[in-house]
Amino acid sequence: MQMTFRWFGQSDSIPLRHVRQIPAVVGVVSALYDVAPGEIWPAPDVDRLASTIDEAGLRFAVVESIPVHEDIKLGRPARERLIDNYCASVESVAAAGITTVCYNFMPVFDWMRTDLAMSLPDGSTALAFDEAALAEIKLAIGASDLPGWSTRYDAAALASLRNAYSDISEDALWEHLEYFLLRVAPVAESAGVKLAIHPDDPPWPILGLPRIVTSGAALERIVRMVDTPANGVTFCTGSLAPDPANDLPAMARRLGDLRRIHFVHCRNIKRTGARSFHETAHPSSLGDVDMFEVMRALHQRGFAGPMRPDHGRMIWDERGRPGYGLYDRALGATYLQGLWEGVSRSESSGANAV
Ligand SMILES: [Mn+2]
Repeated sequence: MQMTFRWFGQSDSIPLRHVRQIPAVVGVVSALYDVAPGEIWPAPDVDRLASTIDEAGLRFAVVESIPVHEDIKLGRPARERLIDNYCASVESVAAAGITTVCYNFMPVFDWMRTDLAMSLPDGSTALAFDEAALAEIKLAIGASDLPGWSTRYDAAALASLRNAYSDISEDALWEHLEYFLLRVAPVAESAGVKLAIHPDDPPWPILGLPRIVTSGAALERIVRMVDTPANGVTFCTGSLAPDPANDLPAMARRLGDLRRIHFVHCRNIKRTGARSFHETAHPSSLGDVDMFEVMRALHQRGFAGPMRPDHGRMIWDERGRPGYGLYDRALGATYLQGLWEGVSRSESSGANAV
């Protein structure tokens, strides 16, 4: 397992020299944030980002994400050119020596929360989601009331996209994902890149938009859909756990048996009702994710890829991007590393005893 940390490039308020000081973090997860979805990632720009990370004593381990243009998800004719562009971006990433690409296939919103700073009893704040609160938000006036989305879509763009998806069933979305993977996975395979689809967050349809990457069965369907080792998943505990039907250690074992877990996001959440939850600090005792059993399942299946702490709370008066402060994520990385060391050593000593 290689511990990594997400970094949003030069505009991130957390410098790479601080990331380097988090115990056991060896890799960085980043992206070209200034390339519009659907455009080709220029190879020299990927190279420059990789050099910046190298110079900080770290390694550019994972691209998260190359966004999938809405026209690909909608199955519009423009997807032909956009999928070619996606393949070219994968090749640019491969040329810079990066071997894992995270992406998602969520219509319009690639995550959704109704509160970016819910106060927890200890005085920290965390991201939260509540279906009833979402229903209260009046989308007729656009995304300006959706926490985190006010700058991405204006009212007209959002209305037009929501309207376009009103014709797209879950079956159609599955077909569009398969069409995309049939073209992109072979390119990734020859370039030596592992694709890692991120589950939908939260794992159910929102605002009338279809969502399909919501369960272990869905993730298994995806990896079997185009049966190449290059076609895998990002195992994101915090995205899958809000649905109590998702048995995370069992899912890690099954996908691990298939050798298709290419990237791991670890985050804990506390369910507070049907389709309602808030994020917590990483330890198992603080939320509904049994992080120890997830680590044990991954270790037993020989997981050797990149892992990162996912969102953290805001603690110690830190200000910054919701979910992506330094302190709680650093604590998470250290906790995860500790669990991993414990699981690794107890299993190897068990083997020795035999
Ligand atoms: Mn995630």
